[in-house]
Amino acid sequence: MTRTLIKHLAPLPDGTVTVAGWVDTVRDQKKVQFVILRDESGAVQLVNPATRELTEDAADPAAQAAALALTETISGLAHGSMVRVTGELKHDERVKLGGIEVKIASLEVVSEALPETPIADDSSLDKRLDWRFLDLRRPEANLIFRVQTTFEHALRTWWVENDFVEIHTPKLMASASESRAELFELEYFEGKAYLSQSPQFFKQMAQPAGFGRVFEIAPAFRADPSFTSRHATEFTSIDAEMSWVDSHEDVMAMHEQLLVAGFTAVVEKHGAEIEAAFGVALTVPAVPFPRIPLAEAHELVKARGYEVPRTDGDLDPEGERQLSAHVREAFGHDFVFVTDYATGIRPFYHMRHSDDSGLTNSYDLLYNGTEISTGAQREHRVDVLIAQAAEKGLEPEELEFYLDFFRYGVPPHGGFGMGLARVLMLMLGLGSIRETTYLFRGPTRLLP
Ligand code: AMO
Repeated sequence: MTRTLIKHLAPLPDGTVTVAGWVDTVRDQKKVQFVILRDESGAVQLVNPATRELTEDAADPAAQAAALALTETISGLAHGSMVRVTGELKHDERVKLGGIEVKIASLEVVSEALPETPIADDSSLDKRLDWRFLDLRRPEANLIFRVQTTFEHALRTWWVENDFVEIHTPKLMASASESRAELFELEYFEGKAYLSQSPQFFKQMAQPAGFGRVFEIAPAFRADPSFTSRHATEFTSIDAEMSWVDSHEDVMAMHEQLLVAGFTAVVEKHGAEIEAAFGVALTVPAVPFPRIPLAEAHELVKARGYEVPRTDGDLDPEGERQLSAHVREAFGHDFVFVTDYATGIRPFYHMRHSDDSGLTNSYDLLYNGTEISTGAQREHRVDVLIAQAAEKGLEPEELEFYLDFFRYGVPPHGGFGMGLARVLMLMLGLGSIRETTYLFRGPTRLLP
């Protein structure tokens, strides 16, 4: 008999069903045994009237022996073992778990689990990550990755409907694309290669290539030695780049519409589950998102009694939290675009204001107090770009291939990069991107 997903049992009429999954708990009482069985879609109660011994004058000795064997098998079930069960589905509103139960006719242990489970509900996050495949069996963990699927699918759909081309840029690079400090170097035959920190240069290449609008969802690598809740050494970067923008405002307008599409899909499909699992009443953000120039953001944060300790003019994590708190109070919004970053704290490829070279046509997007994205209009005038690179102390030889993109006709353009795990962490109110990354990679984690 083909397997029915547990979530599909409730609407079925009473009758024979087959379910398959792993053993969550066994309640082995003298007269009756209960097994809570889980699969990727839910949990269901299985029940078996226990047969503890053979009686001499049994009407059907063979059937009684089978019943005894089944009872013993259930008594010996280890948490986590994979089983396939056929039995009689019965609707009974007294059953707390969904008002249904399955009376076991046959139970096959397909794959046995070791009796001692290495993690428990109170295990540390690090220990859970050591046993990630077991940790992921938790329904909340499963939900995170179903939300991720819905979110990514909605972004892709929006992009496709808006004429974006999906690209896959190489992750093996000849040079840095962001900062040299966070670059992973590896042996590459006789020479060296680097892991891509961002598709930055190659998504920009799609502009002189005449693609118009592009996107990519792919890994990015940063040799960042920090152990914060928002940094990984490998993360999934959501990137977009588009031609013929007048300023970063056009990029922000695209970015917020895209997020509305993503949040709409997640709220519609998972809103109730998210509220039940994480206590978060997720809503679709209103457009336009508030926009606050960085200089004004500093004033607002200061007015709340917080002095940003950084000297480079950027906000620090507490500054970001304070600003988001202000935005929530003043605008009732969870998102804010912080715009017009100072040239000194932005990469050479950001376009600067035409009337103030100290400011860039750029933004960071904060969500619930944390940066999720950086975007900008790019400098497309090659002489200006070369001068800006030199000003930042970059080696022109390493950039020649990139500078060539700007020598044969290139439209004005701009785009953004956004960390997928950060969006999910903030969306679901979780404490770390380790929870929202399938397999986290950090300075001390390469396994599993
Ligand atoms: P940036 O370096 O700000 O910009 O990165 C963009 C977004 O990527 C995520 N992110 C990270 N997530 C997890 N771990 C990390 N170590 C990490 N580093 C970055 C963040 C961040 O906001 N090329 C530009 C984007 C652009 O201008 O298009 C860039 O990479 O969510």
